[in-house]
Amino acid sequence: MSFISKNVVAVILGGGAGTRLYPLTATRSKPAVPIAGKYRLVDIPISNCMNSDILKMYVLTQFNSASLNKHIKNTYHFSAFSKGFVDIIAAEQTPDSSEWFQGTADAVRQSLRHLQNQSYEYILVLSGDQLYQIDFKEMFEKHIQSNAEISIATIPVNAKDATEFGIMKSNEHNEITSFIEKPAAELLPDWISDTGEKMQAEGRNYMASMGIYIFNKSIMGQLLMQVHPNAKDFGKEIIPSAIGKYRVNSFQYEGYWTDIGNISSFFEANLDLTNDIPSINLYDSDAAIYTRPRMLPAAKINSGCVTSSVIAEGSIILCESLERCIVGIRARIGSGSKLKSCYIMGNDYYETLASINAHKEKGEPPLGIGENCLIENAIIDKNVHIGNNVTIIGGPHLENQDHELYTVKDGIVVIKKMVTIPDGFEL
Ligand code: ADQ
Ligand code: ADP
Repeated sequence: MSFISKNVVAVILGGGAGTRLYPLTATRSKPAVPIAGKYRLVDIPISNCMNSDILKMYVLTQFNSASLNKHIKNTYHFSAFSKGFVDIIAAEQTPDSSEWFQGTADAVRQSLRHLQNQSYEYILVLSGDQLYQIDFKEMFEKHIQSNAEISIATIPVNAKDATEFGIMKSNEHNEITSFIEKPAAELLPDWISDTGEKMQAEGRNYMASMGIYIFNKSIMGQLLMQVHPNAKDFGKEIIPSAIGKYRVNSFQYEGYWTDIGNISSFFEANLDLTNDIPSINLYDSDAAIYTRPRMLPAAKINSGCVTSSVIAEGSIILCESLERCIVGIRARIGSGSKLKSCYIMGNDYYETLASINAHKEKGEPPLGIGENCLIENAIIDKNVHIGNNVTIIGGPHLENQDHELYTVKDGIVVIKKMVTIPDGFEL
């Protein structure tokens, strides 16, 4: 057993109230949101941990959906000879607390007692809504070599993005000397750092927190239980107060990393996978993203034209054209339909031919997307029944709105899970 697998537990923050990814989080917890056709959000931090030899993981979530439980249970099996596990800790009522997790620090505080039976020296805190491939071993090496008590992974960002993140400055020993959470644009000139020539050339002059922290076990206990027993957040309270009192170091990362915590960033990150060379490499066997093995048949395609699309297993695609789309597992798209810039999450099950015919006889659309539809700039959640001759065109012309069947956010139409869209519907 390596030093890291023995001494590190990872805590994956699985989401607060979940409003930013609504309606994808309306009936499931955020870690269970499907991405990239066949994965769930939580597969990203878990895979990064596994590829870094970190095998003891807790996923902290506000509500414990059946889909999250099932996914974790069916996916992450460790051998009896390994100490590895992925446990879900859901906010719960206890004699001391009747509340949901009040923020990231509160979530970790309320979970610490579940960690009591583990032997570990370091806690790695990760966000559940980021897309990246990092080897945490290097971050741990630097943390230990430099005798840090807390380390924060940082990434250089430009001025436009800087206001969305925790921004910091550090000295020549990588020790963080000051930190501000989401600074106003007018404060930015005071927060410029020397991020190196390459980053500066791209205008990335600010050192942003990636929300990825290593804490020595004793420091985490001290900060959360004794020094700040009422603090709710790491970014707003714990981290700023620790600077100057503890040795807090930065670990600069320059690879691909993106927050996918809202509908437009989630949509963009998914569609990025349709590029010739996507920003994240899912085809790298040394940094694989793991998910549930499903034993599905290969995708079947009988389409006029498929360009720049990623198609998951088990799907049946008969459509006229598919351009820049991610098509999820077991998706079914009828003939004559044209789809462009869409993320179709697919289905959790197949309908039998008898069930499809029964739907048709009743004049109801069967599971999947029907015939002769035109769909653009949309996310289609799982298990939807979309009829024939449906037109859904997202774009800046649409105002943000929430309807029984769909939501529009920043021009992206999100068709809600399990809804039925009748023949001839137009948006
Ligand atoms: P934000 O992403 O704005 O900034 P926050 O909303 O606290 O911070 O979310 C951090 C992570 O924790 C997210 O994955 C979120 O879903 C999860 N989370 C939030 N509340 C939770 C709760 N009550 N229970 C469980 N999980 C919860 C943070 C830092 C910034 C940093 C950015 C980088 O505060 O300094 O720059 O992350 O993305
Ligand atoms: P989500 O993936 O959207 O979070 P869940 O994982 O909660 O949804 O539900 C998916 C699971 O539910 C699937 O594994 C599937 O077995 C089952 N399921 C859902 N709807 C049906 C249905 N109508 N018939 C059979 N199985 C279903």
